[in-house]
Amino acid sequence: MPLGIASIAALLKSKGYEVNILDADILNYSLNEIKDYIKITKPDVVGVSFFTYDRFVAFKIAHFAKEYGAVVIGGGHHISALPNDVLLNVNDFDFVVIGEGELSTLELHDCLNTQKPRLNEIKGIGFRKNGVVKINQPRELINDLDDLPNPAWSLLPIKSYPRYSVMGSRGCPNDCIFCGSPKFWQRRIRTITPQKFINSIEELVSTYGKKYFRFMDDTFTLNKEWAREICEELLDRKIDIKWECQGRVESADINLFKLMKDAGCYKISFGIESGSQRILNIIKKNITKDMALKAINAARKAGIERVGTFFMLGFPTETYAEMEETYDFSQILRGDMISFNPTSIYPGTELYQMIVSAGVLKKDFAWHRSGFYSKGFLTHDDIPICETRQLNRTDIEDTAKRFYMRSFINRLYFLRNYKNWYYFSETQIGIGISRKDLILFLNEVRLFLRQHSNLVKAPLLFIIAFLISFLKLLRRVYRKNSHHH
Ligand code: B12
Ligand code: SF4
Repeated sequence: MPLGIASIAALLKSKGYEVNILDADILNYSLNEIKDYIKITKPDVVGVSFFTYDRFVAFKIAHFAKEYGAVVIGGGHHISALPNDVLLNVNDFDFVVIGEGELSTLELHDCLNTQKPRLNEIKGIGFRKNGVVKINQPRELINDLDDLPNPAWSLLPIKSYPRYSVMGSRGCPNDCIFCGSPKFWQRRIRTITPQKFINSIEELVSTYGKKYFRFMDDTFTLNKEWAREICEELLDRKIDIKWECQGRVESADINLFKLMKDAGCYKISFGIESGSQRILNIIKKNITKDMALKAINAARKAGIERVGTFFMLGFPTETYAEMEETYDFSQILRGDMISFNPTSIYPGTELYQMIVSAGVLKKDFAWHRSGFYSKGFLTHDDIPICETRQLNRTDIEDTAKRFYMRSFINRLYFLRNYKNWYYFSETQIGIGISRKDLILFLNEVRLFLRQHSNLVKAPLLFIIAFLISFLKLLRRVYRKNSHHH
């Protein structure tokens, strides 16, 4: 759920502006459908919110909106990291909003309507004046988030979301080099009051009915007292919902986890990122492997049903052996959900600066031009990843793929419990069956068999694994055929 624009929409609405939101992502709208939507709703102003990976689609939308004759405003993480770059290279944006957007967007609307405040007095925006890019003073963060109205749920296609997203805090005090949050939210964590947070949950449940929630905070457990109050409030008001959140391993606290479980938390995920302490230090994750182990054990002991662990591969100077350490560590932690992601590089991160200084990007790479990098396994079109002299993009993608396969084989072989099957379905997402994948997979099976050659179950495993690959292949062929009809 796009909470940023929903929050801006709510504020504009509360000040008398008529607002619509199109979540083209969840509705799976084509560019033509978006164009039609603009024609039908006849907006005076079109705001476009996007990340880095989808910027070229956003640029096209901005172009339609401009062609149609609207004032076009852009906002979000990509623009906030590269306001100059966007204004210089994408003429269709009249204005960009940098950083936290509510107040800047409201003032910009007031200015467009009544000339007050004047354009150059509005903090946190950029625009072109006589062909020259002008970036105004930065906007300070809102002091009290309780001053903002709740996101405008009623403007979202609420039935399309499998669960509702809510967010009680903005920002994170940490400084991980690959993350956009530190620069964007200035490492300051602000929370709304537990009462306000729970009110919006209650409103969602009573108005729209679903009981599954995702708490989108960077780290829900960072401010333990606040998290505790939220759980207590949920319990006091007997709000029967199931929710998931993200935690940091240093804030692990079995009592808090128990309370969270009682209040409906069924899943907590931790960004562990690496199994190599050297890499953890380089990326400024500010955790140790021991802390990670303790946190996961505490969450398990507290009875939280699923514990997720995120890992990233291919950090600066990371060696293949260190990625193997990450795999081994993932198996020690044994999360119910494990992800291995090649490290994408986003503007506005320290990692991006490092990569620029190291001269690793392709010659002539520029964020506003496409065609430099293409999508692979868990990597995006036009997003660089952190390649090193030893490991190129394909090596890192293949390593991620092989780690998924390897942990799948392990789980399958040891058939531990139901959760293994759940895990299987989650981690298989994205692995297609091509000849190369099949070879990678069989190679992983071979390595596994070699390691466990003394075990009798081995031939059985081989047959099952082969059958599954075969069935997937059949399904793919079948799907392809049915598309042709
Ligand atoms: C929740 C979240 C998600 C959710 C929901 C995303 C969504 N559609 O909103 C999920 C889990 C789906 C998600 C997915 C991804 N995410 Co994400 N996500 C976040 C997270 C943690 C919070 C975003 C949020 O809701 N913030 C709260 C609202 C209030 O802030 P906001 O959205 O930034 O909006 C404010 C301003 O940006 C601005 N604004 C935003 N839009 C607009 C538009 C206009 C017109 C204006 C004027 C202003 C404006 O005003 C808003 C209000 O103040 C951020 C990290 C962070 N702490 O911000 C990463 C983050 C945004 N995600 C990121 C990434 C990379 C992704 C993925 C691409 C990851 C991947 N490899 O697949 C996917 C994208 C998949 C997809 N289809 O969306 C990056 C973005 C970096 C970048 N430059 O692109 C971030 C910064 C984290 C990081 N890794 O550094 N994400
Ligand atoms: S990765 Fe997580 S812990 Fe690190 S800075 Fe980003 S939000 Fe904070």
